[in-house]
Amino acid sequence: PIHADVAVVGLGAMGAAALAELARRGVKAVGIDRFAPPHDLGSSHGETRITRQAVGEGAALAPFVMKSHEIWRALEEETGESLLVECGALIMGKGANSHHGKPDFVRATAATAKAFSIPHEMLAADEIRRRFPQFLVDDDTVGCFEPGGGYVRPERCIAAALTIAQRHGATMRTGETVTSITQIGDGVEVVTSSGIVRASRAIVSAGAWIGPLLGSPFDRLLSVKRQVLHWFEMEPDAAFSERSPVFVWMHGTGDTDYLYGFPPLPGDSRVKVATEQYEAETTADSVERTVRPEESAAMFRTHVEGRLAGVSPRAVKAAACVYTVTPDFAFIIDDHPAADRILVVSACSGHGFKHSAGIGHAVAARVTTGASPIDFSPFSLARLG
Ligand code: PYC
Repeated sequence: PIHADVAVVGLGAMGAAALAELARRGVKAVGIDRFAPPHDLGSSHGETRITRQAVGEGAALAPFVMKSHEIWRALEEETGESLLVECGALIMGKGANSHHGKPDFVRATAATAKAFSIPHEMLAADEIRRRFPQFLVDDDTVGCFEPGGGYVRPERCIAAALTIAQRHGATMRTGETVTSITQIGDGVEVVTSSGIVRASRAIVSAGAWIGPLLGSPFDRLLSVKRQVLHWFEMEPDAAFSERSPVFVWMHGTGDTDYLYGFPPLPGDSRVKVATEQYEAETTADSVERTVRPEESAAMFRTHVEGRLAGVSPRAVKAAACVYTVTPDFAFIIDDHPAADRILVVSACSGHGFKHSAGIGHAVAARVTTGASPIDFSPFSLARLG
């Protein structure tokens, strides 16, 4: 067996960030992943991910994303990579639409902004149309614009975190599948497809694989949902530019009347958009990864057409990913109920990437000092019964 202070199981957004912070703290850390991260088989890919500090999903999350921005800016300095683009984030809705489990999401966004003094503006429909003519909004749409929101580059963030982790002495075991994690005495034993890792503690950040790996109660609480990302070609005269804001747009009153999207990347002519579905369940291993052309055609017809000016129906790329969703759409960051040396960090219900660097930082502090700089209690298992 190999021995470490901390084993990190799963090196997606959360695990890579935790490994980097552990290594920076001089902890002997080993990171394990069944694939070779960054990869496109989990929940941490797709070129871009939305970031917003005024998170309508709950004010308890804001300290994580605020810390994440700080960490990504520092990582940019250290690695020379561009990771975070603050092109603004525009949250639009009509009425009191729910989103990610939170009612009245546009107002909830503004409430978090106020609570943390995050610059933002409330915009009526005519102001949205004047400033952002790419969005063909109805008169009863309102928006909350956060100029410091934008997007991160997920694959680059993970690669940068893993580079820093290794630079500070972390060991990586990739292409190695963890088959069990057991607390034995005052340590943990992690059995993998290629051997055994013994550590004082484990952080389990295995996303959609957490349920099958840890069993009860996680397999009962977590559900895995397939999601699809679509890239459509822009018309030459499109009002989108690389400085356009990312957007979350609840365009009707139903839960699925919704799309979110991104500006084109610098030098690119594609706009990435998606909706979300929480009905059909899948598993990390059986999910259909191929996206059929009809899925992109349906996305265009249902959500894009008549709403995004200058975006053509030509789908030039599509990708599937998975969300691991809790019953209340919030996160789980808590000790395993039967093993206090195993910290479970994940199940980010589809809105986790923006928080990942801050969560990685906080969990690394927690396993090394016993205390987290950010309160984990809103993310306890106990709240889910
Ligand atoms: O963070 O705004 C967001 C988001 C939308 C869809 C997935 N995440």
